[in-house]
Amino acid sequence: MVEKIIHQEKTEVVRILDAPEENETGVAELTRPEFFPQTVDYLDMDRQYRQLMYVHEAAIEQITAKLNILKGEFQFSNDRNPISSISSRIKSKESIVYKMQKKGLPFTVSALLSNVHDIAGVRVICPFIQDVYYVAQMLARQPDIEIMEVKDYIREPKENGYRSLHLIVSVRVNFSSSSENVPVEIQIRTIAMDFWASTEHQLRYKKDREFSEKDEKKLKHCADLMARADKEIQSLAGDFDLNQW
Ligand code: 0O2
Repeated sequence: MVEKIIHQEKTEVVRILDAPEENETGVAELTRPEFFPQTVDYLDMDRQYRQLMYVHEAAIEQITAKLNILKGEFQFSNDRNPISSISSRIKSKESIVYKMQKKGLPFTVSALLSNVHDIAGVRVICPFIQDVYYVAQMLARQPDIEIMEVKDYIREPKENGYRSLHLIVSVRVNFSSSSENVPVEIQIRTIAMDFWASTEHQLRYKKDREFSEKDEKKLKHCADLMARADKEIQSLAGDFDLNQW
């Protein structure tokens, strides 16, 4: 499920991130806003590339700091924490080139900035499914974060069984003489979803072994097991009143 979000009231965006009812489906398509390209007009590609990566690293720091503040707050004020762990990465040069080639994009800064919104990536792991949506809503409520797109692979898992909630957010980053809205992809998922995604990634990218149809089926089966475990654990959390914040 993909929701592209432009100029919506915070309360409306927060509502979109309500945890799913059982068997809920639906897709909404909106257009994406423009972003900065803040680049100089001379050919110094290495410097320009490093500058671009730095802007995205700064955005990661901003989002990570916000998440750590929320995590810290729960440590003090609650019996449990909806955030188990936070990690981040800058997309590798190879992965950027691969994505641009796959999308048939020209190798220009503007094509990169308008089409690749996961240069900065943050991953949040949560104990329960409800926590995933709760964390997303806490982020959506922050005044200097705009949610640009929601890809809900929990309501609608990928064919291979991949499950995760992806938000593309735009965060305001202040530099010495300018402010930039920088896109960051935030992947939020449960421990069980992350276990599957991490191991699937390792298996898929093992270079000396072809990935067969039988392998795909086995992995899909494992994804279904994880989904079932998540559902049952969520139900237990309800029994213990752990769904309320
Ligand atoms: P890396 O190494 O993280 O850079 P779009 O952004 O819409 O043009 P894209 O990138 O296919 O298209 O978006 P999507 O499907 O939301 O996937 C983005 C990221 O989600 C991937 O980044 C992975 O990190 C993760 N992901 C998506 N599908 C799978 C999957 O089947 N298995 C695993 N393990 N992870 C997945 P990149 O760019 O692939 O890699």
